[in-house]
Amino acid sequence: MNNEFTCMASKVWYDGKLVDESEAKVPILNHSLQYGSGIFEGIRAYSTGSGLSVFRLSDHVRRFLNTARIYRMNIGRTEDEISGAILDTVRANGPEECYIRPFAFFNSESVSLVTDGMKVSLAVMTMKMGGYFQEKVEKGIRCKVSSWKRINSSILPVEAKASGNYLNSILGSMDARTSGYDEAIFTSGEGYVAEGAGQNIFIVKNGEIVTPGAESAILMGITRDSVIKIARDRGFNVTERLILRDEVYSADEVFFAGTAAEITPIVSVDGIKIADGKPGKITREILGEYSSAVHGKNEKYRQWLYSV
Ligand code: PY5
Repeated sequence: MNNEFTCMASKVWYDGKLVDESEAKVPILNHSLQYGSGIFEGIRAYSTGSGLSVFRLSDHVRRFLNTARIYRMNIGRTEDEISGAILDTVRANGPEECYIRPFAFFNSESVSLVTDGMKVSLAVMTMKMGGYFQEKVEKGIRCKVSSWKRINSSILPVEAKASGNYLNSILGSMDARTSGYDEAIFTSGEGYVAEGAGQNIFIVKNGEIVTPGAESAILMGITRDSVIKIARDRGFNVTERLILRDEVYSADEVFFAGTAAEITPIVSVDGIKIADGKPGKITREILGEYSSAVHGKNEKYRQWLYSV
């Protein structure tokens, strides 16, 4: 993520209070800072014809609580209370579109690995974020199959959106960028295509859409789920199955889906052009429909929007 995706908001929700960002502090010897034991979500709020709306708020909050459960982290707040904190933060920071980052962490100065009974804090930040890949989205991005394998559930629970998982993502992204690519594509331990550093992946072949399933050690993305629904509603056949690396090279279209990345066309992988090296037709159709959905322009997906 680029430097400009930093917190620009003046108010941060921190353990029940909206405080100035400069007041939301943690001690340097913070457990989650030392060990990556925090958990988080990434959510977007979009402008719609009837004001600002948070996209799939309850799905994000439920995933957050599920991550907390896996790490036996007692946030001590209900789904409604966390949703309320998110909405309060968005409201406090003005009516602009933003990226929302709920973050729960062990707010302890202990270096112990036993987290039982440690104080858990909850913070919600918002920031301005345009396209994750910025101007590159128009033309599509260039990816590299990472030399790093994706973590899997025998090592760290991939269903959990925990800070520590992102060390694997950071290594893949660094590997891709230092080799001159925009982003990494990870394969699973078994060598099947898994996902990007912070995005799910889709391929299109002969008009059919395919994406890896849970057995490929992926985070079950909420954007991924939205894409599957939108594509099926538009009559496409969408299959979740194991995908071989070769299938990516020979696909007609490839794209990423994620909250930050939204829908991003991938136009080459390992220097091999995908079809004619331009964002594909079906990718553009899905991108257009996704954009309509998040901006409240399609009644069918209104239930995904939570009005601020
Ligand atoms: N896979 C991984 C590893 C992710 O981190 C993400 C989201 C996704 C898939 C897509 O999930 P969803 O559609 O639910 O967002 N990544 C975060 C995001 O906000 C953080 C990226 C730095 O997009």
